[in-house]
Amino acid sequence: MSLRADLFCRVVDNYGDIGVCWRLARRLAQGPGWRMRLWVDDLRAFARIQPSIDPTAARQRHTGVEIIHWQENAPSPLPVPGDVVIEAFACDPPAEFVDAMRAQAAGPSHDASASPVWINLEYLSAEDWVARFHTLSSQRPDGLVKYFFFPGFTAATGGLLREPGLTAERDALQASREAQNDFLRGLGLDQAALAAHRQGVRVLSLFCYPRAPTDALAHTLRRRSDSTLILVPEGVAPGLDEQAGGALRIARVPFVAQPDFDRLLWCADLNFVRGEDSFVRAAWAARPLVWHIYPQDGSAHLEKLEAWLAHYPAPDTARTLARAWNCAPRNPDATAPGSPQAHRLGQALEAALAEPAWSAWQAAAHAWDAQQATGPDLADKLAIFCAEKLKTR
Ligand code: TRH
Repeated sequence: MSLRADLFCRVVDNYGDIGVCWRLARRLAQGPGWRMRLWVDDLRAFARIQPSIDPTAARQRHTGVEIIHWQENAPSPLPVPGDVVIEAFACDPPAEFVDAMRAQAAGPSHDASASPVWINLEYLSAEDWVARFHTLSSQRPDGLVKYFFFPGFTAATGGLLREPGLTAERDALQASREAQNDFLRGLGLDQAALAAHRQGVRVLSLFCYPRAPTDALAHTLRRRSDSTLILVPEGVAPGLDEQAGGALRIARVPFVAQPDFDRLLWCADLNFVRGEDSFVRAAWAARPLVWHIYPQDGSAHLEKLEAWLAHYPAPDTARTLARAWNCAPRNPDATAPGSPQAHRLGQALEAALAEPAWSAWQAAAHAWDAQQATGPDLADKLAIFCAEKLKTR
């Protein structure tokens, strides 16, 4: 049965909200074969991670997904709600649309179960409570029912998005330095950077929030006896380029569509990633990663970081590095080279890159990816869950 689904995405900031929704929309269209309609309120953010998106179009189609610019005034006529309605991150579908869902429920049978299956897709967290709340329902005063769907790292949660052909495609690229070099050339790397990659220097990708102690990272790598090439997207860590020198080369890369962003991660030996989606994609690179978690008031994010570190089977050196990367205070001087914070980060990085810790980290990243790849992914689990709910209508 080819279900029709509406997926609502409000861009709060950055690219993670649309990043997750765009992947989910394509995955549900290509996997279970759902007819997807994706509502997005910020097409400019969308166009940054999918350059072929037209930011001025009220409606467009892409990769088998219908995309609607979600604006203050609902489109007229209002599309009939699909079999499934997914709101990402409690973004509240428009009132007119919820009215239409209610009208479906109030049809001849006055049966709330005749309305679409309404899913609230939550943010990713490794905290234990997630498994207890996953798939719980909440009945609204108007009779409509919403189900909470939580991504997560264990079988008791909704899992993580992962395309079926990912492992094979990734392994093929990682097995060929030549193919990686061609890919990096396509991103505009200059001859010197390409030669460094061909010679096998350590490659790092860097995608982080402004607070990350990037100068301290560069300071440490510049002074090492072995060489590093950092690949950093345009606009991320502005000013970092001035820190190149010694054993450190820095190359800017453009923002690219998600499949190429994945490939960039596959080419790196160590990925510094952030937020939610790039973090998961770095895990699927099967290489060591350092997560810059989305900062929250009252340092609530540090608890989430610890919850994930408890699941991440990497050596302690990797854990210490992740903590040092995330502990930067707001004041950039506090992490300037020479500061205690920078010293801590430098020491943590050196320890994590030293043998045998580095090889242990590589092996752990590989094993963690392989273990996470077993079982259905988030899209498959969601499709199974919704099909079961629809059966009872
Ligand atoms: O951009 P992020 O920081 O996004 C978010 C948002 O801040 C959101 O509000 C918050 O809730 C969430 O994080 C946790 O980080 P993230 O999640 O990694 O999203 C980045 C997306 O951008 C991801 O889908 C990958 C994509 N991307 C590309 O497609 N091409 C690129 O070149 C780059 C650098 C990223």
